[in-house]
Amino acid sequence: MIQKILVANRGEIAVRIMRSCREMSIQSVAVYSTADRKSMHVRYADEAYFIGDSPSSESYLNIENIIHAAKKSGADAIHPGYGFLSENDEFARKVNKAGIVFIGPSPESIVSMGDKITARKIMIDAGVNVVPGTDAKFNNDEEIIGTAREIGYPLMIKASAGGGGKGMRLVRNEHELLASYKMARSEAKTAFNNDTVYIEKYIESPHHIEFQILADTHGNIIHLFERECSVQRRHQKVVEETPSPFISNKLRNKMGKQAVEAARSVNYTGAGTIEFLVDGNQNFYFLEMNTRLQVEHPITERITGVDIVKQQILIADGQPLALQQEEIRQFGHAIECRIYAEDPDNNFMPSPGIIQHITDPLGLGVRTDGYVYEGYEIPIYYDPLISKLIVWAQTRKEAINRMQRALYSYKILGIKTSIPFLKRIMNTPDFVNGKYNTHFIENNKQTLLHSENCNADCELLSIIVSYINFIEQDTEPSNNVSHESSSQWKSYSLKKSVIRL
Ligand code: MV4
Repeated sequence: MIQKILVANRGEIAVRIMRSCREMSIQSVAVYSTADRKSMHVRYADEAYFIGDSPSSESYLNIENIIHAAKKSGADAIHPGYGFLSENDEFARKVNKAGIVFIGPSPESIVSMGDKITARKIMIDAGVNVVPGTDAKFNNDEEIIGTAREIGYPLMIKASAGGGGKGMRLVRNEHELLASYKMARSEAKTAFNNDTVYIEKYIESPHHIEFQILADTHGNIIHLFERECSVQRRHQKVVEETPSPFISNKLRNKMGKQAVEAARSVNYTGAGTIEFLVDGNQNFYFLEMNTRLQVEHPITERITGVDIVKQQILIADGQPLALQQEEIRQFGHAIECRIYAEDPDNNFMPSPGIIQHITDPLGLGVRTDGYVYEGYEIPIYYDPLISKLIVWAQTRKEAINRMQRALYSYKILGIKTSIPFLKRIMNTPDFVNGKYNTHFIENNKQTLLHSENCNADCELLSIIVSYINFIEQDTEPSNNVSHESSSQWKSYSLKKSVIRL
């Protein structure tokens, strides 16, 4: 049995994984960067190892330093969490080569699901519904035009090495096609060093519904039902819920079966998620497979009673699933709200800083997975997710009421958070009535996105900051944070100085 696990991650997910370790009497090892010296996961772990400077590239993405820490600590397994190296096949290989258990799927599964054209081919062979489209390589413009006519407009051009919304282009008619195709290939080459693209029929106003999978090393695979993830902003999930208010039980069973077959088709082991698009007529199509634990896994845990991290550890330890599909039930309704250190009334600018006060909501059916505490300074180097608020109740309506109450009770002072935005979502009729899809935020932006209803002062400020950005643009965005948050951080600090002016 695995005795000691190094958690190659930080923040809320590191603490969450360590909780399951403790309940299983497994020693936990934290790794931390300069900026995370005082982070909760470092305090919570049984031991902790410094792995490098604050930028992720020098710490949480540094494979050698992480494996060195694992060897030094005597860890017999590594849990990657989500993000960072969680879907890096090179990391999985090097961990295995070091004689350490990688708590996740095989490198081969990571590779095959990471290439979207390969994933499509595997799913077609497995009898899983895929979006009508093609992965053909075209020899000339005529072939592109002819194929697009067969698929029909509107269509999507996607990067095979992309995913999560990166490297996608919507094409509404033939006039846009060739230019869009060339742009898509150029963008894919720049972003992923791989210009391979494929074409799919565009599914209008889809739902984003995903199924949680557990697969052991003995051929047993079960699903833990679905998560509705259609409340998204810029391809970033904001609110997730289960059961989905949109699908019927008949469709749920069909999708669950196909999700299991999708996992079987790649000899998957561990916890994984099959993403589907579902159109307004309840047609569903395989979108992507995520070969990692997902941020939103707690809502599935709440309605099924299954500790998914515990199952990951038992599977990695070679134990057969003790759970049978027939005994998995959806009990009640769970909703998750993601709490970000961002200012929703200022275009979601990052809001790092020191937590002056925090009061978590409590009460029946309320869970928070967080890591910040009074006096803690939120670093600028990493994703601004500070916690997840998960509520459960017998019915969806009661769960929404409970979420509204919990958001109202959730006090985080010293920084701006997305809580006001989440409160507005929970009070939006389309959401309350369960009548929404991936266009929900766009369709309700007048009430949800205050910062986009800029007044004259805000417009003037934005013009000034844009000009400052323009004259500053030769400074490279810090490569320690994603481009968006880097430029946002820059304009955030500039805006602060302009406001002081
Ligand atoms: C699509 C689609 C409609 N038709 N593909 C978004 C990110 C990645 N998971 C794939 N995504 C989509 N692929 C076809 N053929 C709709 C989405 C989609 C989406 C697209 C734009 C804006 C927000 C979105 C949210 C979820 C899914």
